[in-house]
Amino acid sequence: MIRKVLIYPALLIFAFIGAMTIYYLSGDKATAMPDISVKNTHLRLPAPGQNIASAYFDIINKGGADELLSATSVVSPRVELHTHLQENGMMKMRKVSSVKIMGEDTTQFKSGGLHVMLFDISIPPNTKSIPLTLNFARTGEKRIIVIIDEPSMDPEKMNHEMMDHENMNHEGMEH
Ligand SMILES: [Cu+2]
Repeated sequence: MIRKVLIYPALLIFAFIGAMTIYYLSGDKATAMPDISVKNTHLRLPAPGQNIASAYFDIINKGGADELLSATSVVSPRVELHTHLQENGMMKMRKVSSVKIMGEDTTQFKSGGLHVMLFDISIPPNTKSIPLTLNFARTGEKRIIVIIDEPSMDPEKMNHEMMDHENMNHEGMEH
């Protein structure tokens, strides 16, 4: 009887400490400020006859969670956040309203996945990079430089890239 009386309060105290630890850790992660840097930027220029370019980069976040709300650039009147989704066995592009940036994680914008789409892009010939402003919910505006991909000299690869652009055609997208 004495044992039982002692065990129950002890269990309650352990449960309380456990709950407080979980509460503290999760609360800390959610409220810690994001610490964002953007690396490995590159821009795929439009295929001949097109004026849509895709920007790719890694968002490295060493702090708390954030959210990418939009992007803008002086070289394009319309910049959108896009992702690729598998639909009926086909990869299709979709505009997304925002992209969640996890805390202490890297979010990759890459070919076949998330990307920033720049419509009606206008840049002088031989331009090496373009400015892009990323608007985060918590970090605010972050200005980055996106390096333009060197044109591929490999004919097979060029062909492939052109096909890729044809495929992306924004089928099923409502603009
Ligand atoms: Cu796209």
